[in-house]
Amino acid sequence: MKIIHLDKIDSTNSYAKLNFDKFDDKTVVLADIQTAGRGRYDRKWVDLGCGNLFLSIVLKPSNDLKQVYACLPQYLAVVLSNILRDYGLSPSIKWPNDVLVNDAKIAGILCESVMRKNIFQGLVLGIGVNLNAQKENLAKITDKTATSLNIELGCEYVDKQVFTEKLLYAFFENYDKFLHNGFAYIKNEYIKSCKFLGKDICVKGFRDETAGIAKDISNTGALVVDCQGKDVILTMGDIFGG
Ligand code: BT5
Repeated sequence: MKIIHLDKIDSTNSYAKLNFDKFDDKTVVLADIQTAGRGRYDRKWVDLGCGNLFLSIVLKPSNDLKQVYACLPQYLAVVLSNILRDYGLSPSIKWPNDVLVNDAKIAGILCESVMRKNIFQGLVLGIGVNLNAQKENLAKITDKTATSLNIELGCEYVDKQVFTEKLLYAFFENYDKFLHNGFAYIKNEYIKSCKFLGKDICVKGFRDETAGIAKDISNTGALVVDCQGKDVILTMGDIFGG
């Protein structure tokens, strides 16, 4: 694993995608400051100041394993949740891959595939974790409740290097097993963290909304919603409620 450490960049995902051909499989791009962090669906990821984590991992797995790529963010969400548990917290996962602590968002994950002439080259898996935020800066996130590890632990400072090493070690420790076994490998752990299961939810997609009871997570990581007795399988969207 090679680590590229940047002082400041617009987005570690954009940088990793731009330089994708130059980077080997499992290269990690880290930045201290991220000026234009991106979320899913063109949303923004806000840099909450010094000491927060922004990283992207370049992955070039074999083409045979394509069906598990879609679940990589869920794998990373499980890895991160386990680390937060080691810090003494009780995180939850909001499908597909928001990680929350006390119902507030502490991390976001963005996975993008890289194509050249319509041929799949690999993926860039990015994660932002709020490790050291000031309470007043959290107010910059207006559409969601956000939190940070230092606030949840009630401490002044969380060591970013230690946290980053734990995260990368845990991610790569079981990465190959995950690739070969797919979502089934993490399904039980993932479901354990899903507080919304069994509750009334609404899932907003690009064009439509699905309301019902969150029934299950399928063997491929899709969300199963019981809509008045009929199962609807969703592979993308944002959960509201639950
Ligand atoms: C995500 O998108 O949560 C994925 C964020 C991925 C960020 C990493 S940082 C390293 C790498 N480089 C990048 O450019 N991106 C990745 P989404 O599910 O769409 O959520 C975005 C929403 O999260 C925003 O609309 C806000 O409501 C909220 N948000 C933004 N910044 C936040 C923060 N620092 N903490 C908590 N919530 C935040």
